[in-house]
Amino acid sequence: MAGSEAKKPVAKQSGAKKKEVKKETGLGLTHRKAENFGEWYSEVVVNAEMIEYYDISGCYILRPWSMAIWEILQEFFDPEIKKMKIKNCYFPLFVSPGVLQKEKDHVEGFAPEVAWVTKSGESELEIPIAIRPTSETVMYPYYSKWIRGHRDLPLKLNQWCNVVRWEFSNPTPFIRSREFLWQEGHTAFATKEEADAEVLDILELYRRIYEEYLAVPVIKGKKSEMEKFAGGLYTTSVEAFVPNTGRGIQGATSHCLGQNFAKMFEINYENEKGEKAMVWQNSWAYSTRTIGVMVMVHGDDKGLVLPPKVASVQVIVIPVPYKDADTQGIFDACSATVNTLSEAGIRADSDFRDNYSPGWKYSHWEMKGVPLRIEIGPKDLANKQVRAVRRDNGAKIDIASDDLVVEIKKLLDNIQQNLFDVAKQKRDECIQVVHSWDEFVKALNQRKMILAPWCDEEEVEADVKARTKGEMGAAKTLCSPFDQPELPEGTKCFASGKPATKWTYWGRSY
Ligand code: 87F
Repeated sequence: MAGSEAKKPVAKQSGAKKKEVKKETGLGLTHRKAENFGEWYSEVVVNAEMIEYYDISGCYILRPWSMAIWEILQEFFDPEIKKMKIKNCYFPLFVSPGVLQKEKDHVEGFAPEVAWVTKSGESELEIPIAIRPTSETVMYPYYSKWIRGHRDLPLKLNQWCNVVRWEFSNPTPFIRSREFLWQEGHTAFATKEEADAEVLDILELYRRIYEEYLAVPVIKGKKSEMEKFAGGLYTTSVEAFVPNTGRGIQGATSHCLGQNFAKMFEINYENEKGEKAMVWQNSWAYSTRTIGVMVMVHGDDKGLVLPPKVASVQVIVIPVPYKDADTQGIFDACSATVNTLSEAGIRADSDFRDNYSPGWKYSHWEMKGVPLRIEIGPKDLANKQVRAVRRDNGAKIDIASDDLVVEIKKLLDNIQQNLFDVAKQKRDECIQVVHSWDEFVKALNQRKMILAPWCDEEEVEADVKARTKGEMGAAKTLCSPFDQPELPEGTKCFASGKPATKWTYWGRSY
């Protein structure tokens, strides 16, 4: 059987040998997810060849292995928004200080994060130029120019770009970096109803990115007044949870901006009655953070675990030659397998490198998170079968060559579903319903995501933050889920004792 032969590597070089030893002692990674999560995460993203650290703190190189995931998410999202009649565009990277100031009120809090260009060559610029941290101030002056009459509405634009935010707290690849990739959508409507509807349509696409592609369960909901985008009317989000750290993480946001920016940037139009009216606006974004959340949720002590739908290689085929067996026959069977799978639309590749043993290759592709490995050895060749090994649970399945495509498709679908189911079960085990402050503190210390009845008052949220301040960071609201459990009459707020008006998720967060 291919599996047992794998333990007798055929070809070794000194470099490969070293890693082989590592594998046999079960030490592909030096840190364990359950023991040192931060170090584990850094090691996974580097060893899986997703990220290379760069010589500027908080900046990371996205290598092809992670860029491919970004592209797959883009290939889903871009056509979906085009169906909604949203068009792509591209605005400049630079922001003039004048317009940035215009948005003073909410830029104020963000000001320390804005990066500036002050020199060209050796000479100081007469006027320094900001680098976009987001593009409201870049785009809206032109919305004001382009929107004149009701026939110019709705205006629905999106851009795929990079943004720069000079973060000072603990940078983490994908999760918090000083430059990141995102899409930012900015839309303007004649009515609030249209804007409200779009906020939710976009949020649903974000849910699908997480749940259908990245196999990460998320909660859809509304941000509190304290946590919403200050420039907007209300903010909706999808919230994920990382069980190992007990932290919530905002996965993506879809804002209704109301008419605040329309006032500031004078985005007016003449309505059907010939009166001057102001537009209603939305903005929404998801970023490369999505990839980090996926790594944190699914990765294990062998490395990355990729959901099949976002894996650039879904099946890796590895020849397992043995002594004087028909080596050429095995290699030919591997090539034929890759061809058959590729023709069926499955992303398959082979690893024919002769300077690494099969065992080394197993560890390598496990580290990179490839959902399925196919091993082909002499016995498989003789039996006209292949051996498939699942990355998610290690199960080994022999498949008759005749059934290859059907069975591999089934397995990939099953892995995708299983990753989601396991992640959801782990997430759900971390959700704790509380009714009192004591229960809240206890659950927080147990790294739970807390669902509590709340009075929805800003001072109470500020008070909860203050009372939970500490080394681990304060607790805050994550969102009030759209899917609200029943709130019986007379239910009290867990923190203030006042009448509760809604259920809200609380926790520490990224
Ligand atoms: C950092 C510096 C300057 C976030 C910033 O969420 C300004 C900002 O406005 C800033 N960090 N924000 C909020 C961004 C809001 C909004 N923009 C469009 C989104 C979705 C896409």
